[in-house]
Amino acid sequence: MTSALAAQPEANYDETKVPKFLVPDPLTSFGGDAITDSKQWEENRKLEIYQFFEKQIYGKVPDLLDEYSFKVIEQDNNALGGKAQRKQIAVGLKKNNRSLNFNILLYLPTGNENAPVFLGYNFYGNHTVTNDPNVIITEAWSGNNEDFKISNNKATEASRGVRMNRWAIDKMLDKGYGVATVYYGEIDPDKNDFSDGLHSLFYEEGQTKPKTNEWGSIAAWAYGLSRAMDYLENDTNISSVIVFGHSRLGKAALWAGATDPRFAGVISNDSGCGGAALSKRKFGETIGQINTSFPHWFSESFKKYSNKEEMLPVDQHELLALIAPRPLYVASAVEDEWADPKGEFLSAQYATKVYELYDKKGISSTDVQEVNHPIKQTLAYHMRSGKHDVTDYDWDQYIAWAETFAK
Ligand code: GTR
Repeated sequence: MTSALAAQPEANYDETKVPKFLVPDPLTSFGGDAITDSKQWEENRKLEIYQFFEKQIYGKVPDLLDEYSFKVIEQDNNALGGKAQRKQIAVGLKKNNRSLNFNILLYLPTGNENAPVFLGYNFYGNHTVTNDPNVIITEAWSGNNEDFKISNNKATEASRGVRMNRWAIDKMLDKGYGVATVYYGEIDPDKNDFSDGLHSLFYEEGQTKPKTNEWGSIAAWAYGLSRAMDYLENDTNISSVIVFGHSRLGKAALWAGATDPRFAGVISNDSGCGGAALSKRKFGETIGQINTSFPHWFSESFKKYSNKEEMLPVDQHELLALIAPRPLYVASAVEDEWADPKGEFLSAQYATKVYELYDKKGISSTDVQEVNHPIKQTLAYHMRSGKHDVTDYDWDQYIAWAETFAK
């Protein structure tokens, strides 16, 4: 589609230039019917919203797998100085005689035989989230990054531990939580190329890319989280799984939460455009921008909304609403204007009426967005000071919030 690849208007950061728009009402059906209780929501409204996101935004998963397997390939019951049990699990997916493998790195807290676990993708390989020398280095294609010592699209020993700052593993273990992570490039390398990764397993003869309404990379990453869940839900030392993601991987975590009810909670850290932020505000990154810079992330059908946000019959608060009544935490950072912190806050606020159908609390119309002032309801929100990142502050909030439902 050439329109999506055309030069994009400059990003708007001026609140006075945000267009006036109608917020699609989660409690009024596309046909105009009022939804007044959770039964009506579940039976009709939720499905029509879900199907819209599935066909027009992230894209449909084309089919079922032929085979699925997992194998614990490494285990140490005395890892991280005795704090944890470490397991590395190889997951194999098969379709049409083609296969894809990915590794889950799992740490479970010593002394808690039934721990809740945070599950999230990492950007540069499992060995980057910790300096534990036993974590297997990914063989998959990696984006080059000088700071993280990744060149020739291949991770090496040099990048072990480079992303420890984003993973408060000690804090999680100390509080009795486990953590599971997967390198997202093992599911689908993050490049505009559909010849590799999960998509390619499902092609019919001669097919080279997903069909118009089928999945882009975000939906493939979400699907990968569910396949990790297939293993985790059968590990007898795990009580529940909270899916987590930052930025593009926060978009994937939200879609995973919406598509897979087994996730007991969902955390969106700075997910922005196509994640928690409202699209119709056109503040910071827009649909036109994202479809131009990352043409592979969404379904091809989403491109028709590039610079035409007003045509969308939904907005991203309705993605959040699909997760109700399960706990959901939306977080922003003040300096992360590209992700539109205000649009993320409003989105959480507008999704709250669906949580209220289940007598759950969220962000009320009188709540205000204040820096470093978390609102920890079932639908929670905070805006941290600082930049686009995942910090100890973020994890302190997520862990404290998880204490209210995960144990
Ligand atoms: C940006 C992209 C955002 C966000 C971010 C990230 O370049 O425009 O939507 O996903 O990358 O993943 O860090």
